Amino acid sequence: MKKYNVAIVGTGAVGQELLNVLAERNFPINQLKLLATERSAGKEVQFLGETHIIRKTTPQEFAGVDIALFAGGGASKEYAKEAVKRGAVVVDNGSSFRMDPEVPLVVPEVNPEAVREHKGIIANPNCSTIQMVVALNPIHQKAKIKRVVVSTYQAVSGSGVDAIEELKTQSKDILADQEIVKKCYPHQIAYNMLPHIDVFLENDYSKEEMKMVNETKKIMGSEEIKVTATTVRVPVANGHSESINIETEKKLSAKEAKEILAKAPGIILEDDPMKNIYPMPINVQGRDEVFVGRIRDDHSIDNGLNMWVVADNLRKGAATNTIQIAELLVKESLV
Ligand code: 3JN
Repeated sequence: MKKYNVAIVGTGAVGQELLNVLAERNFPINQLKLLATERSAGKEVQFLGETHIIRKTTPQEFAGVDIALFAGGGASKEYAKEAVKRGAVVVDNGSSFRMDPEVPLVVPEVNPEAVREHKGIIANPNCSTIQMVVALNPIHQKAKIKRVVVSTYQAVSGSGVDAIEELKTQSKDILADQEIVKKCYPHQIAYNMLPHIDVFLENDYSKEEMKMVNETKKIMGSEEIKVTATTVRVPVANGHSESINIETEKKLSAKEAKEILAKAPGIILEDDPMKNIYPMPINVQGRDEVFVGRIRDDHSIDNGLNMWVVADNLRKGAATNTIQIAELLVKESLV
């Protein structure tokens, strides 16, 4: 089997998870290169029993790289095109190229064929969008979704490793009656919730909310689907949860929806509320699937459903989806 020279750009929470997923899935790597900012350059990282030294990202570092996986943040804006110029195919976990019409935005369970249109860059959607569309698509295929109303409960790991520390430290300080320190968020996150993810826009929505609206339409290939979102940061370390209300064109009962979702790719149905069985963030750590439960008929409209969707935002929401895209590129000889 052909093996590939892979570069990972970014060594934070998502970069680390990219390494875990590459190793677990036995991705065919020839050489691995770890790139990051000046701050992390020189640090050692273990991968499959070998020590790798992180190098500072520069355009020249991409010479000879077949696949460049950008963990997120601003690096792709500066370096993705430089990587492509030097012959690499880029899978970007950041938002810089997601809405570019020349760039496929791919969730392999939903629109794997889009990867064939790539011109060097493929975008990985926002974590909240990924887990939602995995759950929406099987319902859309059967009953055509007209409208989605989603509220998210997003873990602090979505803000990076420093935010996980901040949640722990604030929790300890509050229990010890000490003053808390705020660095990652404008307010206390322990014992609190912030209806605020990413920056606010002119239209009063947060950027995270508009990512969910716009990316969902692009991935599902339908400008007609109406989406409205409220995104909330909650004091959970890892694992995003979503309450999703769906209106469909055709009638689909909760019972039928459960049957469809139980068989759908990448989904685990956990729906037996009488036995206290429903998806929870503590149960999805390190898992690559999207967990769906609390599926109910919405009796307030003719064709409505409610459901609760939970996934590991660092895995399916970021690293796993990125590697699945890379696997598609390999499988279809697109790299
Ligand atoms: O906050 C979360 O739970 C998800 C965060 C995503 C994120 C954080 C910083 C920059 C993104 C993203 O993936 O949309 C970006 C970005 O690339 O815009």
